[in-house]
Formats: sequence, structure tokens, C-alpha cells
Amino acid sequence: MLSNIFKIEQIKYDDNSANEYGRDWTYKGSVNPKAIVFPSSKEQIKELISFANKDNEKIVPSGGRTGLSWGAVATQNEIVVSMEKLNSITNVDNEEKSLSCQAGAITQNIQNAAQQQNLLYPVNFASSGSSHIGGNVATNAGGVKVIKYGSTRNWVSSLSVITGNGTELHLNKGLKKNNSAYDLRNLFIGSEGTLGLITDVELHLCKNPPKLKVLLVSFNEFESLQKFFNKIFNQIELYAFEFFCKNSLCAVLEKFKIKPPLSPEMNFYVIVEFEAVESEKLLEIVEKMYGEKLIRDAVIASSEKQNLELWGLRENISESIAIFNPVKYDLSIKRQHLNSFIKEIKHIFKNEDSSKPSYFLFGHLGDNNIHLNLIPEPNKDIGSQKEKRLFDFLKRHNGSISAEHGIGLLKKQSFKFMNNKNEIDLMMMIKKDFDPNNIMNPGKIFDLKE
Ligand code: 2HG
Ligand code: ZN
Repeated sequence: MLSNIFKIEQIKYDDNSANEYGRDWTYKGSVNPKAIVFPSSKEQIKELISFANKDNEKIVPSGGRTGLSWGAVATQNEIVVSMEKLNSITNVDNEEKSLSCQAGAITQNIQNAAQQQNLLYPVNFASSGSSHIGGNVATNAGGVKVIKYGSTRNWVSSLSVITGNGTELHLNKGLKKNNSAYDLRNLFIGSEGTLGLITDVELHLCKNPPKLKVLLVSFNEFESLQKFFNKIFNQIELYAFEFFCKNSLCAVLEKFKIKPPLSPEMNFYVIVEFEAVESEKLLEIVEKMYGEKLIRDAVIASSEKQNLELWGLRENISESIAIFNPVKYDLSIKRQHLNSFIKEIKHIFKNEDSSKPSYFLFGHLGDNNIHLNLIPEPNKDIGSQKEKRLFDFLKRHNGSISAEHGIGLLKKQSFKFMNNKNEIDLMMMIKKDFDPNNIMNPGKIFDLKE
């Protein structure tokens, strides 16, 4: 019984809590958790896992619920384990440049704690104020600085986990170098709660960057944007190279009632973040491309406030288009295929009524990662035919249907379609070893019975 493990105030059964804790923010369907529990110690988590194994209960780990692939959704009478009480930052070590915390620590609190020691935890995204580090690790969260700093995986120096069969593991123990056969830590990173529960995390930190600047540039042709990237990639130290289309920009301007810093009539926009000392070099390239009519307009921020304003145009897209209930795709493809991919998307999803947007394109172009958000087709069959064409194109070009958001429940079908069967079979074998009774986030990524 849960009440043998948790105090009464650590268990919730009511509908409001079920609705709040049984989903991530993009999931609109109904949920059905058996209960939500709020452990306050590792002991309680161990007891819960042992209870679940004995009584065939299922567990859904839950962090800040900011995921986009329904990895934290509970529809099958599962016990949701909210990690929000296990949120302490236990140590920031200035010499080692590392930070230790519990899995429920909020990403932004980690960034702030590092900053207090004049250090940086550089993985950053719009949802940092609510996401938990445990969830970031479980989904290998990316964000807007991957081009410079990599994703969460690059920063995890140790992980404590309790596997689905109740084994406690302390993986890598904070080392910078550790070449001791299989790196189990990396197996847990991106495992979406299917192998075990992450309880504690240690992260590498780094020095703060020098003064950075933000530039917004507009283009009419995607090819010109690509040329711009190719020109600056080898010459300028890039901290971000993010793009968005006209529809995405207009949605943000509309939602936040902002005046555009440059004409919103161009087809594509790019935010570049770079070191201030490189301004002259970058602006020379911009001017030259402007003269060649490849770049249509450009604005460079001249204060920290303007930096944030320009960043807002990119970071607020997801929230601004949420009213359309878009179908979200998180696509990855090699740079050499990007031009034809963008053309293909345009071709597949063009709207007969050109006065209304049918999709939004934005994302981490510096990482070849495109977020396509489609306004759902009224006719589902047509929608799925178009999706099939999109996935066929990606498969032919060795792309991926998940660059950074993970598989969860949402992308199970496309994951199976896109990935090699031998690879998936191996993943299932690994899952069975760590979690023989399939108690950990069952049904996410794949169904074991397949
Ligand atoms: C972003 O890059 C997030 O803004 C969200 O990954 C992407 O809403 C999306 O599709
Ligand atoms: Zn993203």
C-alpha cells in the first residue's frame, strides 16, 4: 500500500492533481493516474520500486512536465512520481567546476547557483524556469545553445539512479575522464524514465563566456540563409544560430503586441549570438551579403535589454503558436539536404488558402534541427498521407524524427517506422535487463510486446 511508504500528505488522488501531474503541457487528451506521490527521500523511492515490482504497479516519473513528446503522461492507472520535493542543490564546487543536486532541482535554479560562483551551466531553453534537471537528463534536453555547448549529455558528470529492478547505481562519480567499458550513465541519458528513476545528478560547469551580442537578420530565400551560415560558421565563434519563418515571427508579434524590430514581410529570420569582439568581422559579412541582396535586413542589439528583446522573438514562438494546437515535429537532417527538405515541406504542406498559415517553421538551424508545427488538417486522412511523405523523405535522407524532444508516447509509431529493427530490438533487451517487470514508464518509446 502506498500509505505504508508515504505520509498521507505525500499522496494525492484528486482529479485536479491527476490533471496537473498526469500530463506534460502539450498533451490534451484525458489522463488516468492511480495516484501521485511526492517522495522526500531516496529510501521512499526504493520502497516504491520494490512495492511496484511485487504488486505489478506501474510508475511514471514526473519532473517539470515541460516535455513535448508525452513522456510524462499517465493514462494507464500508473503511479506518478513527482520529484518536486527532491529539489536541493547540494554543492557547487568552484575548483572542480561542478554542481551536485537532486533530480527535482529546477534548471534555472541550477543556472543561478552556478552564476553565484561566477560559473555557467550553459544548457538553456525557454522552459528552464520550470523544467527539472532529472527530466532534462532523462530526455537529453537540448535548447538554443547546443551549437556551442552541446546538449545535456555533455554536462552530466555523474548520475545516481534506481533501476526498475531496484538496484541503486552511482554512475561515473563526477569524473572528467573514465574509460571503464560501457558507460551506463549515457544509457540513462535520454532513456525517458524507462530504465529507472534518476535521483541525483552532478554536472560540469564552465566559465562564463566573454561579452556576447545578438544579431537578427532577414532573408527571402532559404538558400541565402544557408549561404550566410556557411560563410560565418568557420569564421565566427557561434553561441546560437536560430531561425524562424515569417508566420512564427508574426505569431509572436501578435501574441505579445510587439512592434517588429525589422520588416516582418521576409520569409526567414535568423538570430545569431556571437562574441562582441567579433562584431566588426560579422557585420562586414552581413553588409556584403546585403549588397548582394541575399540578406534583406539586419538589426544588432546595442544593450542587454535589446539582446533579450531579440531573443524573445525566438524563444516565445512555441508559446505564441500554442493557440493553434499544432502537431509538433522535431526533425533532424544533414545540412546538405536542408534546402531540399525545406522545399519538400513547402510542397507537401502548402495551403490552398494562402491568407492563412498552415505551418510554422523554426528551430536550431545551426544544429540542423527544424521544428515544424502544423496546424492540424480538418481531414485526418489527408494529414496522415502528408505525414507519410514527410517521413519518407526523412528516411530516404537518413534523418531523424526526434532531434531533441524524445519519443514518449507521441512518436512511438514514427520511431518504429524510422529506426532499424535490430536497433530497436537491442533497446528492448536493455530495457528488459534494467526493468524486467516493465514497471518503469511502460508504453513509452515502444511496447515491449511488439
Ligand atoms: C523550441 O526550440 C522548443 O522552442 C519547442 O524545442 C519546439 O514547440 C516546439 O515545437
Ligand atoms: Zn527546440
